[in-house]
Amino acid sequence: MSYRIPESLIGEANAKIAAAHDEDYEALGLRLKRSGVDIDAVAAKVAAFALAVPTWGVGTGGTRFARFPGPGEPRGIFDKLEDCATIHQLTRATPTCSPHFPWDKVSDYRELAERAKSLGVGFDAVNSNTFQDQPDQKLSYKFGSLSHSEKAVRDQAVAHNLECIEIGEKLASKALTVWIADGSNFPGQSNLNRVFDWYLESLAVITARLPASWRVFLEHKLCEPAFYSTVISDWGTSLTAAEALGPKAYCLVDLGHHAPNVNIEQIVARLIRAGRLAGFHFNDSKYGDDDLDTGSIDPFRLYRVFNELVDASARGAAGFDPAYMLDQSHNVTDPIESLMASAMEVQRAYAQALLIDRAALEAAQDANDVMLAHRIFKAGFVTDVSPILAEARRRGGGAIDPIPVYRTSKYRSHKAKERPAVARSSSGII
Ligand SMILES: [Mn+2]
Repeated sequence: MSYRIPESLIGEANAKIAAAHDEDYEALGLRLKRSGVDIDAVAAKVAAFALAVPTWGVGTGGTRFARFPGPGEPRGIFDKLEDCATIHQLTRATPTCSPHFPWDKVSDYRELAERAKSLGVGFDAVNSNTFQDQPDQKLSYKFGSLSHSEKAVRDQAVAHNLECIEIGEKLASKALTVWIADGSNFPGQSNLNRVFDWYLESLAVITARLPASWRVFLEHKLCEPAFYSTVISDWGTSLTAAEALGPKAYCLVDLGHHAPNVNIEQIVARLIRAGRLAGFHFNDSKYGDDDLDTGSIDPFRLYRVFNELVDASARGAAGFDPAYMLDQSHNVTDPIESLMASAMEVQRAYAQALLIDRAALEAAQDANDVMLAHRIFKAGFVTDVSPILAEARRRGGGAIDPIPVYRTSKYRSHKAKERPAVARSSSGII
């Protein structure tokens, strides 16, 4: 029998800090009331906010140089599901996980779906992988996959994506996320137009095979592993592709996949306007696609992104239904702790953005009162909404303060005994 954190442990931990939490929540509630904000309404919205955990995120990541495995790492998808369920158990923020194929392949998907259900988690978008070769693979992706110069390679990559859709249907998933590593390292290596044409040809076949209720998420990335040109390099390319592919194709924004200092929130605003925002891969970065924990470097950027999302929701933007997911690499922390902390940071940015007085902001903007507009905009960010997040968790049956409960449970030590180390675990960064 594999270890799960007992509900009683959460209850006991919550009881110890409940009085202090109640005081903090009440004090913040009084403060927000003066600004006309109902704290319970904000807490209810935060409680209803859900984001997915990537199955590859619960394993220790690594860099181009090395990977330092931690104790009790998941050995396969069933172990990963347990870890994902534990994150949700304590945070009540991550009811779904996003599987990745072929890393998460099993022989019986009904068993996998049932196991997930019994653990209290579901499945979000399925992710295809044509950025590396598998041992039993006929043709290599060394020079590309969906945009490869040889049709046979493109067909193989298309077939893999179709298989991912088939698997996803068995898991009640509703979307396929496609990120390709295709690109070039040398000027002249490939024709910048022809590779895009080949990509569109491949994606058209995949999109045509999507079930009625499904969407395909196109993930762009500026560079890496290709360092001269990437086929789907930016949001402009992504939007061009989505519009060519029709109403099922949407543009996914991974926060780390842009040039330094790019105004990501403006990209988000434009994609919402175009009705093509798929959703997000949340992470943080200082220099490039660092895949650091969400909110650890630039929480203000995350807040600015959420301002656009709350704004779109408030005005009922057409077709606005983003999917939220974390996509980080955990190299020096316990992945479960990092994912819990990051889920809470995403909720924090959301709660803060909900505090913005939108009518007052618009009035200040129309009057060109720059300082007032900026102060109104920033008011949410400078508010410590921690009591709201804690209250949302508590009401959902989670922990007021998840990480101490996780540590007290010794979950990782239990898993270290249950999961003897294996040679290699399938985790990575995309
Ligand atoms: Mn990503």
